[in-house]
Amino acid sequence: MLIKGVHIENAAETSDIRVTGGKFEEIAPSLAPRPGEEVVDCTGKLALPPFIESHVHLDTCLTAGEPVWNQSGTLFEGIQCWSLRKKTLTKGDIKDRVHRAVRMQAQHGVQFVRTHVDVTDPTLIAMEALLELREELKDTIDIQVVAFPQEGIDSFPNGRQLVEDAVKMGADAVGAIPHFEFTREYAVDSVNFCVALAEKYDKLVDVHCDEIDDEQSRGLEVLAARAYESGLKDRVTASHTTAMHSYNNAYVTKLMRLLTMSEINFVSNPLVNTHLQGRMDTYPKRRGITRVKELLAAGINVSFGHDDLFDPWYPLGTGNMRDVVFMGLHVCQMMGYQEIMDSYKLISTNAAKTLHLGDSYGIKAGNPASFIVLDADNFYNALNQKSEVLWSFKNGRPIAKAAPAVREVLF
Ligand code: 17E
Ligand code: FE2
Repeated sequence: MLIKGVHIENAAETSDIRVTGGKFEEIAPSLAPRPGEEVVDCTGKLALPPFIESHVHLDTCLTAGEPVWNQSGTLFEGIQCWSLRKKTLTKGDIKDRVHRAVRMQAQHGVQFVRTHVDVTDPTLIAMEALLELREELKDTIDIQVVAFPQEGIDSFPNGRQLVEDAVKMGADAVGAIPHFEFTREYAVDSVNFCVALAEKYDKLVDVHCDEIDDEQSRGLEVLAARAYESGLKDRVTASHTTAMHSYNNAYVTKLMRLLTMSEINFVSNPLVNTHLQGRMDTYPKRRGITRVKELLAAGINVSFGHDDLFDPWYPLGTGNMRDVVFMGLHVCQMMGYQEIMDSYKLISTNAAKTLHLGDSYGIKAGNPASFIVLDADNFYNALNQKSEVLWSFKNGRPIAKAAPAVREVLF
């Protein structure tokens, strides 16, 4: 197959991409079709490596309002609503919702997903369902599963055992939620437990870390210190870290040294945390987004996640990562020309690092031919014009397509 005329990752000039046997065979300015070769004309369109959803909760997706709506818009009411819905989970219910959600994501060019799965449930039914789905969907969507203790590790009955059981079942990563634990001691112990478990079973770590507007929430320093001391380093991810928005600058200056030494990754979820945070403020209201711009400037890896699709924590969501970037650039004030141009990396290259996808991710000869084509010539214009993903190819096979939107002005 020959893809004609794409701007690869914002390049000014266009290239053709030849795909054979599911791999990128060659990429060059002007390739002549071979006899009988299928040609896909994408002249002037943007080709990017596939979008990556580096932080979402697929087990909770598409359940908003079941059985009650989150009225306050807080994280904590969301956890209460979910705890009611959790009681009615069946494997069929989970699988049906996840199938719908990954199709929504696929339509918008997502091919890799890291999902957190609540394991504070004695049945571990959601973990079982997601591990089966990881296998069932592997030809179209790569799913990574985090054992996520939504209601705490040391503050939930049998919490430690449930997380370990989920890891033994086959989770890819271990989670924790230090800001939700009853005490600071539990918070520290839970992070220690999480990192030790990852070491024991050779897993990645992704912690819901300091997702609260409390400037005293200091799970991050514990996580970074353990990542550094254990040598797990970039196998560790700190998600949310919204308290960092409220830390004093003297403390952040000191913390940055450790964060750099630790080599950990960050995932920020600007859509959802703009909605959930600052809810106890009057005016001025904090945005509650971690310090993305400063982390990136310090050379620390940051990606953006959607976090939720229509669930107790977020009443909207289509799975479109472009919306996440759009919100994130505004709220983090990253609206310089080059920042906008490069922002696709927050949902692709940077996220690939966090997920440890390795060198096989990316548009280059020899790699699996996984890429997307957007209806714009560069990402700046794609973001501004809300351009569709026209094609999503996974290992050389189309898994989603769309026609360019047609709009006519009648005057
Ligand atoms: N659970 C949690 O602790 N935090 C979130 N943002 C979501 C679920 C969506
Ligand atoms: Fe989350």
